[in-house]
Order: sequence, then C-alpha cells, then structure tokens
Amino acid sequence: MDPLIITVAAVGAEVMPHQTPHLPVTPETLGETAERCRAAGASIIHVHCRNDDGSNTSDPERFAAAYDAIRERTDIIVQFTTGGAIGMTGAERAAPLRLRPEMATLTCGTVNFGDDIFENGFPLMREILAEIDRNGVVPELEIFDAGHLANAKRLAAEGLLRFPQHVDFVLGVPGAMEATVRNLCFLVDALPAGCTWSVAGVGRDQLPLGAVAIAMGGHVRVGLEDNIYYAKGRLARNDELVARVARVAEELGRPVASPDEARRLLRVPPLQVGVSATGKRPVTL
Ligand code: KMH
Ligand code: ZN
Repeated sequence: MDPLIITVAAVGAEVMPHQTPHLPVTPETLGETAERCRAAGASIIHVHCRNDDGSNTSDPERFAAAYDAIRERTDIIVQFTTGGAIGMTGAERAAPLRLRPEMATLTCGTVNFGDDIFENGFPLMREILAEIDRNGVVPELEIFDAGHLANAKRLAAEGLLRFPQHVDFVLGVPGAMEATVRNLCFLVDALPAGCTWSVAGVGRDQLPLGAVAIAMGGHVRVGLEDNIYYAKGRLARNDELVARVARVAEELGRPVASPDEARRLLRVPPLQVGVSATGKRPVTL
C-alpha cells in the first residue's frame, strides 16, 4: 500500500469560535496549526479563511496571508477550499484560486447540507474548474453523494477533467450520504481506475471511517471542519486528531506520507522553496 496521506481540515466554514477554543480563525493560528499538524503526521492542510470575528471570507488577501503564514512554518501541501460557505457566489468561491495554491477542492454536485442547500450546479462547477485549470491547481474532488461521482464523470466527458483524480468522500453530512462502511465500499468500487481517495467522516464517524480507510489503502481527512470532539464531551485540537490517525496507521503497519511523498502520489509539482505564495516573503524551511 502507498503511505497514508493525512489531510487536516482545520477550520471549515460551519464551526464557530464559541463552539471550541481550538478553531484557527487567523492566518497566524492557521500557520501554527499547520506546523503542529505536520509534526503530528499531516501532509495536506485544507484551508478556509475567517475574519478575526470568525465570520467567513473569500477575500484573496486573507487567503494570501494564511498561505504565507503556513508556508513560513512548514512544507505541508496547501489546499484551498472552493466550497467556501453556504451562500457565497461562484466568483467568491473561485477568487482565492488566483493565488495558485498547490491544490483546491471541487465539490461535484448540489446537496442538502443540514437545513441548507449547498449549491453546485454544472455551470458553477465548470466555472470553478476552469479557474482551477487556468491557475495550474491540482483538484481534489469532493463527493458528498453517489450522484456526485457521475457528475465528475460527466465533467470528464466534457473534457474539463481528466481521470485519474484524487477524490475525497465526505460522509455523514445531514442530508447527504451516510457514514457507513458499506457506502464507502460502494463509492470506492465506482471510482475510475487509478484514482486515489480519502474519506472525511463527519462527527463521531471520523475515526471509525478513517481506520477503515487506512486498512483499505485509502487516505484520511480529519480536523475541526468535520468533527470538534476527541471523545464524547471532550473538545479536540486539530493536531490531536491527526496524531491519533497516525497512531492507528502505525498499529496497522501503514507508514505515514511526508508532504513530498504526498505530492508524488497526488501528482502535485515539487515544492519550490524560496518564494512565498504571494511572492512577498522568502520561505525558509
Ligand atoms: N463549507 C461547505 C459548504 C469544501 O471546502 O470544498 C463546503 C465545504 C467544501 O467545506
Ligand atoms: Zn472545506
């Protein structure tokens, strides 16, 4: 099996600072979180940005500050969200892509999302994908429901995507596909040949589905975006969630990937040391 890629989805858009003191809402705290999670075994950080008050933003300036804060401290792969927050327009969600992050997500279909609707119609997916392509960003396909894989295949048939791709199954969002092992196996079986995949279980399903993915040869996403608890009634830090997955992997005999190993597996170009994301500050790793 390939070494295990652990992604930390450190902040997301839905969890608010009043729910946990461990949410990294500033570029500075995102940088610190990235460094700690890298030391614990993460090779990708999935980035959403917040204003200082915790509200969501798609402001490229804020993403640039976050990118620099992360890159000043660590060689972890930086993956921007293009899902953003419910209610953002396609243009807002795509705006940070002009910073040319190494990776970015693409949610592959509309889905119920709690009481809301997370809108990802084909015109919007095409718009975001074009921007991903224009900026030379490596996509990660977010699959919340079975139909999303069919949508990704349709985008490929249109020539907008080329398989194999890296795919993340987000299971357990209320309104979307449930976080069961059976569902995970079904989705993995439906993947085009050569795809790599990870699973992000929501809430209490994060750890069990992660353990299953380790055993199956998949990869794992953890973090406060999907789950704020380490155990019932005990709030988690991002690096603790990463460290626990790394420990399970070690027990199961699966080595953990470094960021450079993850780049190789995911066809992400090697890290260019020396220039920050915005080109403003030198990077010293
Ligand atoms: N915040 C959700 C509405 C992504 O980052 O690509 C969407 C999301 C997906 O978090
Ligand atoms: Zn996200």
